[in-house]
Amino acid sequence: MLSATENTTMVAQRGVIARYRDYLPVSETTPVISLGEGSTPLIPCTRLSQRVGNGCRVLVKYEGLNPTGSFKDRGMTVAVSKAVEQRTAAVICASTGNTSASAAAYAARAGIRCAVILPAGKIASGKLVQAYAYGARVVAIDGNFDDALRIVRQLGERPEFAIVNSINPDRIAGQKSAAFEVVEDLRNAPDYHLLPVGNAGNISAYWAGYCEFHTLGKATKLPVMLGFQAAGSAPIFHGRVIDQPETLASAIRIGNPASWTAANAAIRDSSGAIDVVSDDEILDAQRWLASHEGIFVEPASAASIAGLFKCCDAADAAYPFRATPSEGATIVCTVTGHGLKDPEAIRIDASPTVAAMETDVLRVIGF
Ligand code: AN7
Repeated sequence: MLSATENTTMVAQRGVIARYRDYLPVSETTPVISLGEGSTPLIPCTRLSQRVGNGCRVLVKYEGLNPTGSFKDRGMTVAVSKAVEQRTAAVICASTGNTSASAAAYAARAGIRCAVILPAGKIASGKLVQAYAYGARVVAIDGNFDDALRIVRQLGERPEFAIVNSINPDRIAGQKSAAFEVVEDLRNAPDYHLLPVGNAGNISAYWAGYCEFHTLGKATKLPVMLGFQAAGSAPIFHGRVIDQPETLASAIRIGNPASWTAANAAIRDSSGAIDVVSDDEILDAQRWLASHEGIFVEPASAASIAGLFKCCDAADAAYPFRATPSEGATIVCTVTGHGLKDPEAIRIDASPTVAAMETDVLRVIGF
C-alpha cells in the first residue's frame, strides 16, 4: 500500500506543475494540487491529412484525456494550488460546464470549498453530473454565461473567494503548457494552430506559450493562429458583444469573451484569423472525427475540425492551406473536451431488437 503522501507525489510528478514548474508562477513552497493532468497525446491523423491534401500533416491535440475530460485542468492545477497557498477558503467560477467540472475536482482534491455559477438549462449533462459528483455548490442562474461571469467578478471582491475563471492569470499560465507540449512533441512549432474560441483564454494561452518557447529558442517558428467561434456566438468575429448568444456547442455559448483583447493580439501578431462555423458544420465535423479517426470530442471541440474543413474545402484563395507556400504544412487542431461530456449531442439510430439468433443478428449487421 502507498501512503497518501507517496500517492500524491506520484500523481504530482506527472502533472503540469511537475513538468513545467520553471515556466509557472509557483515556488518551492507552493502546494501542488494535481490529478496528473496534461501530457495529452498529439495524434497524427492520416485520414484528416488526406482530406486536407496538399501534402499537409494534421495532428490532433486530444485534450479530452485530461483528468476531468477537458483542457481546463491545465490551468486549474495552477489556480487551485495558488489559492491553497494563499489560504483561500473557497474557489468560485462561472462556467459553460467544463471550468466548473475542473474547479470542483481540484477543490475536492485540495479539500477546499467550490461554488459554481451556471446558466440554467445550458450545461451538457456530463459536465453537470461532474460538478455534483465532486461536491461543488451549484447555483443555476436565469441568465447566460456572461451574466454568471459578471456575478462572479462581483463575488471575487470578497476575500474568502478566489476566482478560477481564466480572468485569473494563473489559469492562462497553466494552459500555456499545451503549447509547450506541442513544441516538444514536434521539436518545433506547427505552421498552423486551429482551435475553438469561447471566452478566448485558450487561444491567448497557446499564443503566449508558443512565443515563450520561441524566445527561448525551443522553436524556430511561430504558428498562424486560427480561432473558430460558433456562428450564433461569434462576438470576436463580428467585433461586437452578442447579447443572446446561441449554439448547440454549449461550451462556447459566450457573447462577451473575457480575453477578447489578448485573443485579438494573438490573431494579429500571428497573422492569423478568426472565423465562424455553423452548428451543422460543427456536428458534421464531430461525427467525422469520431468515425474516421476514432477521436470522440464534444461539439465545441469539433469547431477546430469544422474550421479546418472550411479552410480547405473553400475554393477561396484567402484560405491559407491552398496557398503554394504552405504546401506540406504541419497543422495542429486542438480538440478541447471529451465527447462523453455531452452524450445528447449524438443521435442514436434506434435499431430493432431481434431474436437471440445468429441469423437474425447477421441480418441487422448487414455484411
Ligand atoms: C470544450 O467551461 O468557458 O476560448 O466555462 O469547454 O478558452 O474559453 C469553456 C470553454 C472550448 C473555449 N472548448 O475555450 C467554461 C468555458 C471547450 C470548452 C472552450 C471551452 P476558451
